[in-house]
Amino acid sequence: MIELKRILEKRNLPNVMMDQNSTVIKDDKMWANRRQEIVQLLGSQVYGFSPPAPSKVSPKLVREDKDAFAGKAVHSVIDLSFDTPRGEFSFPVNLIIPKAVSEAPLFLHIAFSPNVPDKYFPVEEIIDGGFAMASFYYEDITKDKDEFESGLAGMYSGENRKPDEWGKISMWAWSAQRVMDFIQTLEEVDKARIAVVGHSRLGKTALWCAAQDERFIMGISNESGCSGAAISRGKKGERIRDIVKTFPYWFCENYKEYVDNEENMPFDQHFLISAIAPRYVYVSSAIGDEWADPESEFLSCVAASDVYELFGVKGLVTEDRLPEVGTKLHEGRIGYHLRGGTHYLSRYDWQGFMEFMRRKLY
Ligand code: GTR
Repeated sequence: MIELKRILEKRNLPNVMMDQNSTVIKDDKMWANRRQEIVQLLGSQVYGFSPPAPSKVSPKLVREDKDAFAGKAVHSVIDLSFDTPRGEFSFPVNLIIPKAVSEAPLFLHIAFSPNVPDKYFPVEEIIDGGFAMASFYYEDITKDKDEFESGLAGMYSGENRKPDEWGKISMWAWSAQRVMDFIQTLEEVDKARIAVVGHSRLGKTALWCAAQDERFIMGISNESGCSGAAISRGKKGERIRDIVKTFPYWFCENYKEYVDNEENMPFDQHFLISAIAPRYVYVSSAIGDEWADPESEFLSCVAASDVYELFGVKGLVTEDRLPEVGTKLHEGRIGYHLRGGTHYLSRYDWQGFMEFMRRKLY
């Protein structure tokens, strides 16, 4: 990996394999502590800390179609509710269980739309692929706006957030964990094969969710770019300065310290991917998505791969060069593809996720 190491060196990244006391991480046991440290760091500096899980999540069946999608699946809508400091909160979840598979692996899709199916969510193709699905609409949790009163945001501290308290990415990620609480009770689903998937801002969310919660065997980020999969140091397109100007509420207040100050971050985004190791990660990029910066997304996967070696497995398996359009890397525990076209969660992307899941976990 001489060429890729040379390219990475220019980014001057902090070493994910060295902890805050400058101790080099040498084995999987040391990594368990380092992983905790990384989750704390990203919580306090980037996304903000979430409250503890509620003691109980209660499902209520709203409707059910036993012969959905040409009779191939059972589609139900379930309201999940739980207690918060300001009373009960609930949100709807779609659950799609294929009839042809018992104990199916499942994609938990953090969705941009309440519609099922949707342009970003080709449900029938995913059923045919042999997967179950759960999805929830992110704005059923809290508005994608710069305010902290709507939905879940208002149920906790509202507008009076501390500098390290959760931003909205953390709220959406935490809600995916509540769906995971519910999934744990389902017999039809294989709890050992649950992946969380999201596109763009919700790809950032999916990675942060999987980084925190080891019940997810895989985190899948489609074109998550800045503050998601992409390395921030030397990044093209969107920078921290841009994202905290337009979307300050996605993050905790502390993140603003790193505007035009990336070199002083005690982390970079390969830490986020590393926190999922040795579990599986999938990063998909589109060549026309310059705002996200495909090269910085790819390099993040390369930089996170060292951690996998501690476990005797491979992270990203790649030739020693930057990828071209059409590259699909499914060999190691970090899957990657680079497609043509622009910012979108396409059929091609879903096919990549399914192929990787099938190859690794079927
Ligand atoms: C953009 C934002 C990106 C990305 C995208 C999306 O406007 O700058 O970071 O998250 O939105 O979510 O579609």
